[in-house]
Amino acid sequence: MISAAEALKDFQKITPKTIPLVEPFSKGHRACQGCGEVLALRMAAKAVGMDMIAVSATGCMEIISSSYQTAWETPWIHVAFENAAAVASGVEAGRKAMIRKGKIKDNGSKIVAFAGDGATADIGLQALSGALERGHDFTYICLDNEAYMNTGIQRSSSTPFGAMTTTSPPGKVSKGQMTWKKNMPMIAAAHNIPYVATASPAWHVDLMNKVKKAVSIPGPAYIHIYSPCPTGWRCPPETSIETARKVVQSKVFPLFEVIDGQFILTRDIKKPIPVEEYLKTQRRFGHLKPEDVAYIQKRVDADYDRLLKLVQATNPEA
Ligand SMILES: Cc1ncc(C[n+]2csc(CCOP(=O)(O)OP(=O)(O)O)c2C)c(N)n1
Ligand code: SF4
Repeated sequence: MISAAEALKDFQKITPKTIPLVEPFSKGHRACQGCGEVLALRMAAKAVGMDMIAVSATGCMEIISSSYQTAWETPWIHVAFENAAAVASGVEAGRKAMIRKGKIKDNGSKIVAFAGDGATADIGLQALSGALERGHDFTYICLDNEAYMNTGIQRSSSTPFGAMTTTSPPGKVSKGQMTWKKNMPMIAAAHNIPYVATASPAWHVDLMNKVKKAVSIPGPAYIHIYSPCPTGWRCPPETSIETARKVVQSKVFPLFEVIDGQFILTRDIKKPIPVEEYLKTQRRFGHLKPEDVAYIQKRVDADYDRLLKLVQATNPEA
């Protein structure tokens, strides 16, 4: 198998002028107003194009797109919460066998699994790890709205520290979510797969280029997309993109790629905004005290410094 760097040598970037006009994920869905997750999904689907075989785990994006009229304009398979990566592996292996036997022609279709953070970081993690380790040629996209939203806002291991959810309610003995967010991109990168990236819908061209890269590289690729959820985060619908921008500017969710093990910062935050700026428009953090915010700031800074060290260690010329 060729390396990711080799596969990307002649990569033609999407620019604001060349954004694909196709809509593999189209109208006819019933996402909430201002949903950042459906926006991220639409952008990702545009970057892949019409030759996509979509595998989608139970979650908001599956529920809102398949009620009475499907919003998917490409082949689409709904799978259970825990097995998006396993089914995507099966689709890939089946397609390979049929091409080998001459039953179908290779039309260059791209297999993409879409799953929420609950499906990815919790119940589907084992299937995902197996698929990455076996080296299937597919892209896995985690649409991270930081909780189990379609079942009523329960915490997941991707819920950030301090956030209020129905299963991490703040009160006399609790600050809300008590654990630090699981670092899924680093878990994916630890499988030594060719391509890992993080993305935010506030940088839509960057998001689309990362998805385009992921599907053009042979072997497994993983993209973690921050996906604002006004309903679960208790923030006004019109602030989704602003939130998706502030999370990066505050260093809470850094944008980076890992290509053949080399870490690349895709947005260097030289003048970060305080974490408080990011938290204050979301009512899920409304109960936090100044000392809690200071604790979050300290950990965010430490995590970002560690990422910079990884960039320097693996990419000394950067
Ligand atoms: C094995 C299993 N456990 C629990 C459920 C119930 N369930 C359906 S969707 C969901 C939460 C999905 O959360 P996430 O993957 O983060 O997607 P979101 O709805 O937030 O987009 C749960 C718990 C299920 N369908 N299957
Ligand atoms: S609950 Fe959140 S993620 Fe789900 S459709 Fe509504 S806004 Fe989008």
